[in-house]
Amino acid sequence: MREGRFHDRGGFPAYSAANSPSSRAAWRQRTGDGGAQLRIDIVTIFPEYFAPLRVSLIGRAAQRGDIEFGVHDLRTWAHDPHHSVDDAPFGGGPGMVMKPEPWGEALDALVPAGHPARLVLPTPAGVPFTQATAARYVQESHLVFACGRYEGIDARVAEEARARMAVDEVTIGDYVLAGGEPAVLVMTEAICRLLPGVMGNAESATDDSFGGGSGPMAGLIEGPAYTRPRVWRGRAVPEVLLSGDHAAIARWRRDAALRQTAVNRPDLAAALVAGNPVPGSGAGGAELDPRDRQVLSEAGFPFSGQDMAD
Ligand code: JAH
Repeated sequence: MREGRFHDRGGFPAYSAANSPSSRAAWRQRTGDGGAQLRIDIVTIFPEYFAPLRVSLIGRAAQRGDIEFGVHDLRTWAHDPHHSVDDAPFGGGPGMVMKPEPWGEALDALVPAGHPARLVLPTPAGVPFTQATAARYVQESHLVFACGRYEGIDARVAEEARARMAVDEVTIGDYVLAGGEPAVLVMTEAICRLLPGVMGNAESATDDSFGGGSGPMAGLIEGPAYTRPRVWRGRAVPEVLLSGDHAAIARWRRDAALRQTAVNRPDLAAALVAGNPVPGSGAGGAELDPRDRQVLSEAGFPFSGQDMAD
């Protein structure tokens, strides 16, 4: 069964000593090669799930060697005849829990003693993964993602790993998945698109919603975008976008972003109005000018009389 269905590693080279983080570091020292900017190891019982990492901008970055991916079948480190990775929960209750031993061996193999790495465990019980988290993770040299299934991983795995590396339990949103795999795909994309050279257009990585945390659009979500034709099914593109007046276009876009934020993300709009750090942006609140305050107040986010007078 395992031989038929689980030997595949999603088309990625299997883990081996030859591409282990330690031998790579030694090779870099010898050759003076900078190597990849970021190494990402993913441990899962469904390696095939990560085939999308071969596609698109991230796939091309991996082919160039700007990112190094290792996708590993957890059952590699399950040594009983059935390569078991789960067992019944102590204390009773429904479902199964992932056994600690295969996880411990996987982490021993992937993170040699003394090597800096961050272990990331997706779980609905984690701290929110945001744009600010992605911006921090892209600065790391080695990320290891552990994909849980069933009712999760025996809690001692994270506890023991903390003695040797940074460990984060993170959530990508308030919903329950069948396992951590889709969350790891999501986080990997959010992180890797921030690597220099991975996105086609350097600006589009920083100027979009939640852009960079400190730019002029910090704490705002983007308004609408348009392309040709100028009129489509009787609907014209807003005239200002065709005007060539760059200041007027920037102001219109900011108004649209403020309105979009007020309607779709009242949590973000409230933080802007209160002058609080923007949730998840990793930066202080955007400075609001009088026009910003007028637009937000018309969209139902009132300011004090003094703020409006400023
Ligand atoms: C479900 C292990 N934040 C979304 C998220 C992340 C992980 C999981 N569910 C939701 C999950 C089952 C087992 C992880």
